[in-house]
Amino acid sequence: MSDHKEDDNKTGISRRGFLGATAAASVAGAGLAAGVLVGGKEAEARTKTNANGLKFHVDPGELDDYYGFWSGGHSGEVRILGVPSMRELMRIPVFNRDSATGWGQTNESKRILGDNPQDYMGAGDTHHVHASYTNGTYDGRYLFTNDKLNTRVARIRMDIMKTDKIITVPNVTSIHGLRLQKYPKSNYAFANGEMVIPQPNDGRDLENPENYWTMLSAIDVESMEVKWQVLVDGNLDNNDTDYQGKYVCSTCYNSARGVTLPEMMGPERDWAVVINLKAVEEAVAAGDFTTIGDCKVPVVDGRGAEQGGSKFTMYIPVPRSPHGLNTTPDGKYFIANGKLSPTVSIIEIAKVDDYFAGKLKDPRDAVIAEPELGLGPLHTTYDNRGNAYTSVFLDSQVVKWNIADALRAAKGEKVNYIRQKLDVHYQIGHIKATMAETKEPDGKWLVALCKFSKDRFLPVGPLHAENDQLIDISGDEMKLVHDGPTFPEPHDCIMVRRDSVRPARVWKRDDPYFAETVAMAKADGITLEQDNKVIRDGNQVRVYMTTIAPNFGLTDFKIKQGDEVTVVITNMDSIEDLHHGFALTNHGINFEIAPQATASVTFTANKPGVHWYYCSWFCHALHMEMSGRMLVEAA
Ligand SMILES: [Cu+2]
Repeated sequence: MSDHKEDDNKTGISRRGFLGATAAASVAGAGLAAGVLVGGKEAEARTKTNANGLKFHVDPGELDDYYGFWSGGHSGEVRILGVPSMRELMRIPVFNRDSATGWGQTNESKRILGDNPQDYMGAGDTHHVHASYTNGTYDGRYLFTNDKLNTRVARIRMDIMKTDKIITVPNVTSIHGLRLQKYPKSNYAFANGEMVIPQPNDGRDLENPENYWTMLSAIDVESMEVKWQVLVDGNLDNNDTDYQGKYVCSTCYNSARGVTLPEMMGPERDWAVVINLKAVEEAVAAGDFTTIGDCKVPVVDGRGAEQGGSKFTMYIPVPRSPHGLNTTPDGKYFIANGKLSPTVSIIEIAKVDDYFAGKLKDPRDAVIAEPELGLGPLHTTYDNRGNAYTSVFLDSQVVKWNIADALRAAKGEKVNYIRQKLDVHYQIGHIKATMAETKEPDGKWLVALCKFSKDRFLPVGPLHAENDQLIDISGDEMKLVHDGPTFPEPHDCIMVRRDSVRPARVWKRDDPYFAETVAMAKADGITLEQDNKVIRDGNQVRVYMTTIAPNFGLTDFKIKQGDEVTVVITNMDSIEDLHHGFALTNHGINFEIAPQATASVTFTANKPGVHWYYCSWFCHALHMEMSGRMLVEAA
């Protein structure tokens, strides 16, 4: 652990007590970052640049250099931050229920969520956000995120930044690790089932954990179908893919498939398991697979850890309860982070090739170095100068080390591969550098994500903010420049160069996102762009209206108590940023309609009387007056 040195606190503003001496020194160098008050122009200069010269203050009118995509953890959402400003720009509701946008309430979002909102009440747990690739770098098509809570995977369209597909992954429980194929492009997203369960999990083998198993699932990025699964020994934690489109490699922290902590912690070594995509695809094409229960997904048996693997899998022993698995941007190595071991294991991917070609017999020989970094290595990220940065949980440090030097040291050369250990906030978790998961890392910024902010911020009750720290890695020395409090729990993030993201400014009227609603209107003889009409069909009523600031197309509509009402709004404003909202009083209904979008909601009108609706997304000087009445006749 770092020493617990108190700040001398000349300014009366207390810095967190557990900040170590090294961090205190470097934070002081970064001016206001840790509450060290310095005066006037000096303070201004220090907040705008740091000693490495990278500017992290983004002035009014300027734009950030990177899109940061953050998971929202058990908030169930994804967030967009600007980097380096660390300002939150947008939230993308995914598995959660969102009152502002109507996610989980509109018909359009319910179609995407399926039956899940009813089953899960808007609960989810996103851990990892990853973007789609073409030729090893981001192509701006999709983001993917996992739901550890309810075993789901979601896809987000990066043009509209909305979730457009969610699937529940069969035969497994608790999707944790999630990565996309990097080359030639992201045809698959690979999802790890973390917990082991009976197969099928239908009430059999409840008390026979020896019959509990898990699988890796390959999800087609376009169709979102699970194309195949690979049954493995142990469990599956984090994963990553290579840069040739050949492998996905996952850590396993529970090789014993234990169900209690002592059982899980038992083995001295667990493993990283590599899955050979070509071998699996050939087996699936040849019909060499089984299925489980009623599920039609082909399952290939990749067990065989005791023999080192199978034709589909290679089990590489690594110490102990490994956690993060991170491919180096040059595509040469998988690095497994030891968690309960102070080491990371460097796995040479060329030796994985040799193993599957029959030229390497013992998977242990693929590990070419195990550099010792500190207590509790969790995740590793990279710059463009051959350095790796590992989050070390128990030491609460970022450890910068040089990969080539670590390999030389492993061969017996006397070389210090550690470049710097930077004290960061308490018990760091994930760590990510800009563009580090592509073949184009740029070595500019690094974010250290954490679980505990302790006393870094004004206290807000027993529940504390969490924290993301921005670190300048562009120079020889890492510099901590910014603390960013955040609502729990952003596990992980990626930072994408802004030129690879091309968001739409307004919706296109033919967007498939609301195509079903358009088809419903067409069947009713309605032209959504111009009609303001009420269609009655038995006790089903469809209310179609347009919005143009500051008017709803209908200032009232009349229905009967007990009617099932569908309100369909089309926002005919085409000016960027001119949203409207439809908020129906005393009905718990609110949703956004962005420019040129159509959105709808269906509910039962069970309260007779006058119920006002109003625009909830500010639109105009007469925004307050943008309202109307739903008149409900008593039954
Ligand atoms: Cu409005």
